[in-house]
Amino acid sequence: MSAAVEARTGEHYRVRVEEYRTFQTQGLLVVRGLVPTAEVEELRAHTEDILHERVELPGVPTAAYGDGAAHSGILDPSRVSEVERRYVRIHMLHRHLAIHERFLLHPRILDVLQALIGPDIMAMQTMLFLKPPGSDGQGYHQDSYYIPTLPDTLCGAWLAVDRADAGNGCMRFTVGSQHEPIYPDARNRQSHYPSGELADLAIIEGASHTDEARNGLTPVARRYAGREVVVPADPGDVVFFGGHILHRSLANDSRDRFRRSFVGHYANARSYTQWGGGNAEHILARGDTHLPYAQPRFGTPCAANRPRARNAGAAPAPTMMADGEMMATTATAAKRLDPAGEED
Ligand SMILES: O=C(O)CCC(=O)C(=O)O
Repeated sequence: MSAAVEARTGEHYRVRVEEYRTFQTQGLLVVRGLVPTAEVEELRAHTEDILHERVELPGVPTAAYGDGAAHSGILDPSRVSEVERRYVRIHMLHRHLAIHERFLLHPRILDVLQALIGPDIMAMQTMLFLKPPGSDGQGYHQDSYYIPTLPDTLCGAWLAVDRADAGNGCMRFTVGSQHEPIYPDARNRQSHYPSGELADLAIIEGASHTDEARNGLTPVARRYAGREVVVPADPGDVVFFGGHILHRSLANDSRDRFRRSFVGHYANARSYTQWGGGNAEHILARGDTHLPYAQPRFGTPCAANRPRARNAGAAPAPTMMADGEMMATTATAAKRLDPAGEED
């Protein structure tokens, strides 16, 4: 599909206007090969360590699985499927493991985010999907429902670790639905538009449910019949998508293929949030902010730990004049507009 573009080589990634336009018009942007293969391989090897219980996950005691097999690198085959099931999706490991923090703050992913929703970027959430063969997908949902930011600037970055396609439950997006409001759940109807700003907003139930009949966003998706795009991805490809677009993934129906992916969620660092402990708990990845922010716990280089002069190099802000002409608010310009200061 046209949302897919090829990444150019080099350390930094510079987004093209066409890509920016694609993100706005389609609600998503696929950047092929954004993360170099060797780095993706490191992430894939890390998932193997998780699957073989060679790494300790906070809050998930390996002892729960029994004996000395943990950390030996050899997992009792009878327990493999139990472990796989347990690790379909793991949240927020960037607060506990350096490798997750590094991928959350990957410079080339931040380059794209800076152009799409920046310039100031706050890194909020990580999710690692292992999605082994036979595991379920996730039904229609909108990410901004779960992670509210004000103003709403949420953006996901979905990095393929394995080849993902229709056979093992790749991502699917309903193009056009990025213009929809967020549909709150009946259990949390105050989450969005709490003062009734949208008169006829439907309150729904069952977002994320894999059964379309029980997912309250299905009727919204049907408004865009024929516009759902299936997005196959190869290791290193990254899919960027805004917080309003309806998306889902189906079950992994393959016999033997995992569908591993690493997902980061970000917002403009000037957006206020109470989610996940509030702004002070989220890392300032790029730029600056007037709001509190967190340092990366493992010291990954990013805006939060880079010494800088606040607002250094800020360009003078243009202002809209009555006749539509744009003018910089420099001292000279301001003087020229001031009838009392007509020396020149
Ligand atoms: O990877 C998946 O299957 C679902 C991911 C997703 O929906 C999300 O990151 O919001």
